[in-house]
Amino acid sequence: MTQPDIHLYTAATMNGYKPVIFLEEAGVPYDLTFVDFSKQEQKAPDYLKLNPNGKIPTIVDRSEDRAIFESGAILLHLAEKFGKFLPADAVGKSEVLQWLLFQVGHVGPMMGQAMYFQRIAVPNGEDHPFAIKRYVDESRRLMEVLNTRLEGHEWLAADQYTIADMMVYPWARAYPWARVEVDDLPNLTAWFDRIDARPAVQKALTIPKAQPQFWDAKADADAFLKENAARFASDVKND
Ligand SMILES: N[C@@H](CCC(=O)N[C@@H](CS)C(=O)NCC(=O)O)C(=O)O
Repeated sequence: MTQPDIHLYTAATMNGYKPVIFLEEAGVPYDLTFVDFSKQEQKAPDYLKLNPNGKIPTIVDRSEDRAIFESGAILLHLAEKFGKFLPADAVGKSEVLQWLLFQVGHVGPMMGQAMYFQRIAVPNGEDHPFAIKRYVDESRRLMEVLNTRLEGHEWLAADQYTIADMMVYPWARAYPWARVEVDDLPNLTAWFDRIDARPAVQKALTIPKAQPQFWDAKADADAFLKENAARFASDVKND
């Protein structure tokens, strides 16, 4: 049997779900390798040859015999390869890249730190209210930017569902995990509802496994929190 062109290395995290969303939406075949953080597989020498930053996701495009890291570069590659979820015209493409990079430069780092300082640092005995406030406030500001952008627009860029939506959604949708309030941002929550309803997204959020804690404030599971925080215990204490 011939192998699919795309081999995806990922884990069940916000960045990890992005290429799964694309591949499920596009309906193209792919192989998946789960990268186990508890075994530090993302730092293994062979993996670092594919992703020098030692993070997920990574893809190998076998048809070109090369690896690509950074989720934004991965989605751009997949969109161009399969001719999907990226407009062909220069203005539309530029709009998509602006919102894609807005995620990479702002939404991911700020929400990621809001999550880290509340969900990992605090259970490890490191409570830094100043840092928590900074990252939660900045995350909230970014949610307001998205809400304003979505006024009169169904999608973030080029008036169509694109890789920009696929990049921002897993992070912004995880607002409960970052403890950021969004209930008073109707354009943003309507955009969540539109993407939540997509069958490919529902499936993607279970691959490689479902993490309901990220998306649902009520599923603030103690067991997951303890396991997740424990993984970082040595890092936190060594800081
Ligand atoms: N900017 C990168 C971020 C990748 C990233 O931070 N991945 C996290 C999971 S969400 C990771 O691999 N963490 C494991 C580690 O830091 O060792 C991207 O978009 O691909």
